[in-house]
Formats: sequence, structure tokens, C-alpha cells
Amino acid sequence: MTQVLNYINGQFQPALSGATLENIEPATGNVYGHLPQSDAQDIEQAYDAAKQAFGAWRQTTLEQRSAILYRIADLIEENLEKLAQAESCDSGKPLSLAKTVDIPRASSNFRFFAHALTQFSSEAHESVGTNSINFTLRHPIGVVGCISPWNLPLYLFTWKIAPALAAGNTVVAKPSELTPVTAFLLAELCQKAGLPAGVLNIVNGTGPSAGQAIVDHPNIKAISFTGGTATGAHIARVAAPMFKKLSLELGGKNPNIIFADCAYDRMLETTLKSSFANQGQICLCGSRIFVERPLYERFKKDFVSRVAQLRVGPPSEAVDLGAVISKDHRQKILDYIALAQKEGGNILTGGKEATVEEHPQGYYLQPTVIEVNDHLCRVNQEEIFGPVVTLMPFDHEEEVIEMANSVTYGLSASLWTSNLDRSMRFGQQLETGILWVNTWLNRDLRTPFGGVKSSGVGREGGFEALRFFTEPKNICISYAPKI
Ligand code: TXE
Repeated sequence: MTQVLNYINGQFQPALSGATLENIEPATGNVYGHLPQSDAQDIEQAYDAAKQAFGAWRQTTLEQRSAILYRIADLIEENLEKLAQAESCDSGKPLSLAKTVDIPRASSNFRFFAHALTQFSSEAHESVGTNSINFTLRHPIGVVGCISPWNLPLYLFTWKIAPALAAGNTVVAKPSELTPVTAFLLAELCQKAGLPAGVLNIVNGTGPSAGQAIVDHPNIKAISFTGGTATGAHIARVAAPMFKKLSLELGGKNPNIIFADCAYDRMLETTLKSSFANQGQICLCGSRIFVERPLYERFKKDFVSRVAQLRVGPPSEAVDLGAVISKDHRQKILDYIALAQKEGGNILTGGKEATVEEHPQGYYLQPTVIEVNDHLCRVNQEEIFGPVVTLMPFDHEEEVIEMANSVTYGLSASLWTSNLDRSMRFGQQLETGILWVNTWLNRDLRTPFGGVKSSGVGREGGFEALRFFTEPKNICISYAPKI
């Protein structure tokens, strides 16, 4: 049994009320631990600790702060095996994915911001002809809130916490109640790395209880959130009247647009990943595949045959897909597959629960490809967030741009073509925060990351994140031109 505790003011403790939640292993469907079900009183305690720690933390020299963040990055790397096991067990993702993507990226997040904070600067504006100069200070905001989801637990948790700490803030953070273990293990590593007590506080519990208390707190002045669009809209409604800074990283329904002139083999390999990595539970997955008609039948045949060969099974083994996050989530995905059939979609492969002999109660699903005939049908418009993609042909650029832009989301898009002019045209016209041409999930941590429309507001990554976690203050000095 894995017992998760809150980490407040450098201490590990249960929820003040004593309430707990069960932690379920998606691969087996078994309860394998408990976590605190915290509420507003725990958040208040975490806030007090963070407020207390802020004065000293904001004054640490950049070198000291950077050194601590580097140490955390090193410790994550040293504990890769243990963290990857925990992540895979908690979320159902293949252990190989946790080892090669999730945990290395968590370490990179700290390493990146350990360095970035030493390179961050602000602007000066000389107001020529007026004998005055302006310069901008960028101060940490104070106590900030970070709320993260279950799909890439430690990866996304650290993607928020690292820049928040780097900028000199202290943090009250909440991991998803479905995947709390790696954040708990991270707390131990932060302690080992010498992060002072109260600088990072990790409080567990459900969204409506612990999460809501962070958003409601009048003195937590910035919230960085990644999760569902409906939750993001709710958080925005609560936070706006308190004028909190908000970074909202929400859902996606990303198009994967394939032209006949693409590098076919590379496209096919990458499209398998962009469709089904992490059981399709990545906000950047390309869940709507549009293929230029001359290539359509060839792609359909090859893709479906490759998808049918993907191995679904226990995450600890050499599998392509593990379990989805929960029973409810699996049911939601199955409901969408049923809806697709009602809407006239044709299931080309998959479409059912996958049977895994070792774990009959685990939450497994077959990777599923659905051919649709209307880009406006609900399965093509709504975020499913599972191992399900749709397939549709197109004839013209204008037509596929219109189809790609027809959803309320706008997080990312992939385009496969060898035509540079076309890449530029799509770059201009696609309504998306990120466009990958002839690649997918190719990340440089310096670049702005985020979406448009219902995919959120604000950008994470690089100096964008350090700007989000700081408050600019302009100072204007007027000087006498002569003695
Ligand atoms: O996310 P929630 P859920 C999408 C995906 C999925 C859907 C719902 O489509 O099916 O969202 O997933 C916390 N105040 N994505 O229900 O509820 C919650 O505890 C403050 C896309 O799991 O948004 C968790 O820590 N916090 C996404 C976090 O918000 C609240 C990744 C996300 O949970 C809260 C995950 C509240 N009122 C789901 N309610 C992506 N963009 O990658 C919940 N939370």
C-alpha cells in the first residue's frame, strides 16, 4: 500500500480532517493506497507556510536558487527507476514511456528553469528627449497556486512548479487526486535538495475540495492550471473577480493533416505515436486525421493494419498501450465509440475493451480508428482523450483548413507535406497555438506552449513562464540635464 501524505512547511502530514481517498491502480483496478482528502483548512495552512517562506526565498541569490533547482533535477534523474515505476503504477501508462518521457522530462523541467532564471532579464526604455528613463522590475508574485492533471503527472506538475520557484515565488500545489504518488516522492527529493521548508507545499485531494480552496483563496494571486476545459472555465469564473493571474492549459482536438507529398514512412511511424501515445491521453495527441484523397486508401490500409498490431497489456511489460486512467474514463471513451456508430462512423479497428488476462479488472481499451463522413459530427468535435482517432479524406487545402479550424479547440496541429509554401500558408491560417510540420511532440522548452480558443489562455515555457510568474513594475526616473 502506498500512503501519500501532504507536504506542508517541510512536514509530511495527513489531511487535518483525517479524511482520505482511495488510490486505484488502473492496470489492475485494485485499491493500492490512500491519499489525504484535503480541504480549505489544509490549503490555509499551506498558504500560511508559503507566505512565511516567501520573504527569504525571494531574496535568495540567483546562484543559490539555481543550485537548489539543479539539485532537484539531479535527484529526479538518480531516482528515475523508482519514479517511473510509481508513475506507471499510478496512471496505467507503459513503464517504458514513464522511463523515457515522463520522468526525464520532469528532471529537464527543473534543469531548464534552474538555468533560465540566471538568464532572465527585464527591459529598460530610454525616453529620448525627455531626460527620463524607464526600467522594469520583475518581482515574484508571492504565493502562487499550481494545479495539474493525471495524464502526465510529474511532467506537468514540475512544468508549473519549476518556473514558479525559479521566479522566486512560493507555491501551494495540488496534483491530480488520480495520480498523487510521484508528487509525494518529489517532496522528499526537494527536501533532500535543500529547498527550504514552506517554499513548496503539496496538498492532495479532489478538485472540488482542495483544488477549489486554492482557487478561492483571496491571497493566492496567480493560478497555473492544466486540465479539462470545463474545469478551466469554472476556475476562470471564480478567479476573475479577484483579478488573479491565470494560465489555463486546457483540452485539444488536434488535427493531423497529411498530404500525398509527405515523407510517407516517417509520417506513418509518427502518426501511430501521435494517435496512441499514453493511450491517447495527451492534450497534444492528433485525434482527427485528415488525409489527402490520392493517399487516403493507402494510408487507411497501412495505418489500420499497424494499429491492429499494437500491443495492449500490463504497463510493466513491453506494451504499446497500458490502461486508461479510470473506469469512468474508459466508459466515457466507450460511450463516444457508441456515439460514433450512431453518427454513421465506421469502426475500422478496435472499438472495444481489451482483455488482458493477467488483469481482468484493469481499464484497458483497444486502440480504435473510426472513419467518419462528416467533420462536424460530435466524435470529430469533442475531446475524447483516449485511444481513439477519426479518419477522413480531403481534396483541397482550403477545405482541410476549414475542417481543421471547425472545432472550438486550438491547441496544436500536425502537418505532413514536403511543400514549404504550403507549410507557411498553414502556419498563417490554422487556428492553433502550436503547429508541427513533419514532426510531433518535438519540444524545445524555450518556446511558448499553449492554445487558443477553448484550449486555454496564456503560454507556458521559457521566459513566457517566468513572465507569468512575475509582476512587472515600471520605474520612471526623470533627471536634471545640467548641474
Ligand atoms: O480533469 P479536471 P478530469 C480533459 C480530458 C478529460 C477531461 C476531464 O478531456 O476527459 O479533461 O478530466 C483539479 N477547482 N483533460 O476530470 O477535473 C483536479 O483535481 C480547482 C485534458 O480529470 O479538469 C485535477 O488536479 N481544481 C487535460 C485538475 O484540476 C480543480 C488533462 C484537472 O482535473 C477543480 C486532463 C476545481 N473546481 C484532462 N476541479 C490536458 N489539457 O492535458 C478539478 N480540479
